[in-house]
Amino acid sequence: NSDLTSLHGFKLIKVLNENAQVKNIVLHGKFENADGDAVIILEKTPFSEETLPHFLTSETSLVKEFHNDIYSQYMCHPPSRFSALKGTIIHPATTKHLDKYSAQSFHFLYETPQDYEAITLPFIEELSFSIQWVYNILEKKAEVERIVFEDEDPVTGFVLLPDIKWDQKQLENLYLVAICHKHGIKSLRDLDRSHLPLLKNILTKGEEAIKQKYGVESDQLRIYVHYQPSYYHFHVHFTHLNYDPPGCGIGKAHLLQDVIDNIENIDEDYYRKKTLACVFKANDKLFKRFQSAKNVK
Ligand code: M7G
Repeated sequence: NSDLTSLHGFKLIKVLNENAQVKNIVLHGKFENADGDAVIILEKTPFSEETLPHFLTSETSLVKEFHNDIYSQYMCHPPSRFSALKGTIIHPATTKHLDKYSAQSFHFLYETPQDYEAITLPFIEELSFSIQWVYNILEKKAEVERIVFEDEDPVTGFVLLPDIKWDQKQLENLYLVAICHKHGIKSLRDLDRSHLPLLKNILTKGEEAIKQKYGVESDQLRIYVHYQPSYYHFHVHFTHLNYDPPGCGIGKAHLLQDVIDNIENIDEDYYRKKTLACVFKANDKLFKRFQSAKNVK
């Protein structure tokens, strides 16, 4: 789909989700003459001070909705080049993508180390999302020109680049992801003392690279890992503290600084021993495994 120049030929099957707060809509459909399902995420983009002056001209027409005393409301139609939407296309999309992007209720679950061994680990080995996109980044087969920083060390090195969720148009919703070069670290659960050099390297060099490139100080960054992640190759999220992206809350985000501290100062096997809270969507396949294993409804 990298060569698409329009959405001509996209046949909508279903609106999977829409969110008035983040102003996006997620569509399931198919492209004419192409096999497989597609997921399209359309999102209104944030304002930026840089482009604002272009809006504040006679080119922006106003259509009045109502007027009451000193209050009035208008629909504003800016020049079309400033009303672009961000579009993310996943094609061919698997049923896991359709589930991931569908509107569903959320549920909490507590994963003990025994649950991890018996339920989660076999699931990861059989069923998890393909991480080909991660290998493409590490092997310079995709997104090469988007790399912000790289440390090539095979053990402590990583690639830092903008997350697919960030259009890089404004710093307010800055979102980068650091992907470690080393293969085989599936998630938070695998981390122990031997990974401290990697974790500290990602933290300090990631902060430094973001400060250099974007001028955002490290105390304005939220630096964390997800548990459960969607993709089981270790990576770290860097997001702007002024912005609450999906998955930055409790039951999902673990601050990297806390992870380091827990391993270094509390117990080197902290994450092998800890019961970890996980937030799942109702349709999540791993959640369903837990339900049947624990024989709850
Ligand atoms: P996660 O915690 O495994 O899953 O994070 P989540 O999607 O449930 O948060 C993976 C991160 O990688 C997310 O923030 C994704 O937005 C991001 N991501 C996913 N893909 C498929 C890509 C991609 O192809 N390129 C880039 N740059 N980021 C991606």
